Amino acid sequence: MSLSELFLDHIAYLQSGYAKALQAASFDAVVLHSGRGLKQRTVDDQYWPLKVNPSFAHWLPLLEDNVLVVVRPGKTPRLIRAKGSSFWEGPAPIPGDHFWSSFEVIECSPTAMKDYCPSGRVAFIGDALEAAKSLGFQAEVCNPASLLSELDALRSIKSSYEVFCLTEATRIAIRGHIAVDSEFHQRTQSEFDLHLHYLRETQQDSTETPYGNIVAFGPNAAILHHVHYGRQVDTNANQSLLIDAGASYMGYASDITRTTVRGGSQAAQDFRALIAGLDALQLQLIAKVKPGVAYESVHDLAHAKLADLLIESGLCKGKSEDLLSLGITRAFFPHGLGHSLGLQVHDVGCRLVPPSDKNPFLRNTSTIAEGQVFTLEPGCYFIEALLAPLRETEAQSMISWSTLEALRPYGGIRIEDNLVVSTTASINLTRDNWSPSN
Ligand SMILES: [Mn+2]
Repeated sequence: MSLSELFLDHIAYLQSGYAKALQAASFDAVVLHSGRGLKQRTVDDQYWPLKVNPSFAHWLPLLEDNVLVVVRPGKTPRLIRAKGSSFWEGPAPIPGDHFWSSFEVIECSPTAMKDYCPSGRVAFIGDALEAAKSLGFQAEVCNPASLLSELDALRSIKSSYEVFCLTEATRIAIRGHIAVDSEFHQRTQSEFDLHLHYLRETQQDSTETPYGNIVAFGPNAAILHHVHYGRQVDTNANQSLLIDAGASYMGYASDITRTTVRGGSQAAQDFRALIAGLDALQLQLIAKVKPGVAYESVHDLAHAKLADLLIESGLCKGKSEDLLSLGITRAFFPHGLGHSLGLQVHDVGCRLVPPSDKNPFLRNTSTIAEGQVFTLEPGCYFIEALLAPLRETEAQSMISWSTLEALRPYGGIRIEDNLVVSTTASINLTRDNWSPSN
């Protein structure tokens, strides 16, 4: 199917989903606002790059300021664009022409936009509450929780069009990852150089990536969100690289992490074996993904398997169940196994209930369902702030501190793929498309 055909199906999916959501929340219609440029500081005239509201982006990939989508059940959605008068900036490029024919398009002056909004019980969804006010919306119909929760649930199950966009976003990111891996193994560079190389290969500006790239050499990989890239060329023959970087396509995000190591020292070889172990562990977890399984149970299984890996690799000794009960695996792997992926890199709709107390950072507590798209990203890090307290507990004797010290210069490992849940299992968008010819 072409992008246009996929989009028609997507709009039909949204029309029926929105009709049900509006009925459930007792609204006749909803007006979705794209957003307004936000000033960085009141004392100057610099604006943050526009990030459109995700409910608006669910309908079309237009990156424009002050645009409305009006959704009324049973009627063609209406797209209302304000005719601009700014001569300072040109409009953002329009990413395709597959969506126009699905809308009744109205172009008018900003003050006339109000005239095209429906009457009755109408909700407003958007970040720019000033715009809501000028359109005549009362505060109680702006971003109503009852409607938002219905729309979040709709966003958690992706249409075929959305899966196509998420696949494209993944393919673009793969190009960058393969290029950076090759650079890292061919010549010494700085983290900053590799970050720029990734942007060039994926043809994205840093404001267009779905999140700030994480590009970390050695110990910096133990800083989970390392974004202050070193400018120094790293000439270390034995060195590791963790890169967590995605791409955007039609507003949809990919999110991929890879870890690699160069050099032939004993420690580099041991770290390479640990990467291979975590890679195999990740694939075993992915094999458990299918509709009906609780995502949190896969997260718990990740800890059980990590306990085994820590023992096999010589980092820990004793019994796996003791590593779990003493919280040792949580010191090595403190974050959640993954999160919903879509219009936001940490997408909505998959953490409707809180995780158990032992998994505070888990962002996916859903029962896995066909059409969900999420990441699966186990990690294993040497984070001093988490490991140091274990020296004071009975866990102390279960950790091989000398092995840990030898591996500590390599920081840590994360391996992250993007999955779409099928009828019986999952499709791995990352590994299935891993080719430099993307
Ligand atoms: Mn992620």
